[in-house]
Amino acid sequence: MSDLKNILLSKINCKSVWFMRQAGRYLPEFRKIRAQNKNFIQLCLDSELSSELTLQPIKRFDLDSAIIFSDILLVPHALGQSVNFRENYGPSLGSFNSNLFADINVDKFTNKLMPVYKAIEITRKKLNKQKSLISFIGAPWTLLVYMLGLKIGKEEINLDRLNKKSIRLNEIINELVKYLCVHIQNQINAGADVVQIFDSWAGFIPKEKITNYCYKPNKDIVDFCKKRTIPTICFPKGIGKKYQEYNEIVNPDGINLDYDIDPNWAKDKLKNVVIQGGLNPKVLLHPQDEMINTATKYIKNFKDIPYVFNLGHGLLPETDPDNVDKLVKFYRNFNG
Ligand code: 1CP
Repeated sequence: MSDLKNILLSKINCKSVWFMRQAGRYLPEFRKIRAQNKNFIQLCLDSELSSELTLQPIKRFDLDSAIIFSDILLVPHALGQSVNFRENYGPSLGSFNSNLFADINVDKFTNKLMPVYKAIEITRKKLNKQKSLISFIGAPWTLLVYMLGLKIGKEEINLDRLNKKSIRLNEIINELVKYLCVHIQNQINAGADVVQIFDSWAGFIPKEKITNYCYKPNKDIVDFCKKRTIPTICFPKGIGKKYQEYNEIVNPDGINLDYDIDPNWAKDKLKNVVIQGGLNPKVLLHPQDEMINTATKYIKNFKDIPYVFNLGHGLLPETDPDNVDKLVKFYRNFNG
């Protein structure tokens, strides 16, 4: 059994490191391929290229896991909503059609995402057996932020739009859970070892809705995975002290801390779970001694419990790959 999978399922204390967005814009070899492939969705659906992009950081750095090069927004694409990525702007989706789910079925959905599964198959064959291959999905709420056009700025969403829409949100969430479980199962069947569930916009859910929009759908997905022994890592970014309640209710195998969570608090409050990440990706933009000092706090704090070294959000495009290399090497050599 490969490393990360084993840590998550057995909750053993063992060294392991990978980074969110380890395949991406901070790597010159990524930018080269990206420059030749202007259509981002088509790039994600090119199995050979997305496998190559997945393996780029593995070739450069001593990482324990690869994460498949794909995007959470391939799910709305496969459901039939138009998805475009505009340069220097990010994703932009066509208007949401409430009949979306009437026009789709599991076979059609699976067929549209077949290139992703093929990319996983290719990658699993090329990847050292000791290394885990991580698949991922966006949690329903985070997908809805994009699907319903709730996002207005880089770090802002508009909930008024949600209230104005005459949509049955709970029904849509249940439909999304169904298709997301299909996508997870397909990725695992293709050779992925683990699934990470990104709820990147969970921090914007109104307090009284957190159960319906976050805990419940995440738990439904984690329960689906548990029945099939698929290891899960959840990332409910931005929910602050609610991480504890989230962990108790959703009960995933692993939980990724965001950079606002105090690692000491997390060690004390988050039980029966493998903790992952937390380090602010901005510290990789700081002088190397500062970066190492901050990383040391995380590594020391978690050294007696199962901890996967990672970040509190994805690597930033302006990160120097040399700093990533330094950080991984520092982690590997750390004995304190
Ligand atoms: O060149 C480019 O412009 C593409 C940039 C890019 C990349 C490299 C996007 C557009 N997606 C990706 C790949 C990606 N997306 C991965 C690949 C594997 C890896 O981590 O190395 C993963 C895991 C994602 C997941 C993802 N996509 C999330 C969840 C994690 C997070 O960052 O919070 C989200 C919210 C997205 C949407 C998305 N796709 C791309 C961008 C720029 C965004 C975010 C836009 C926003 O801020 O709203």
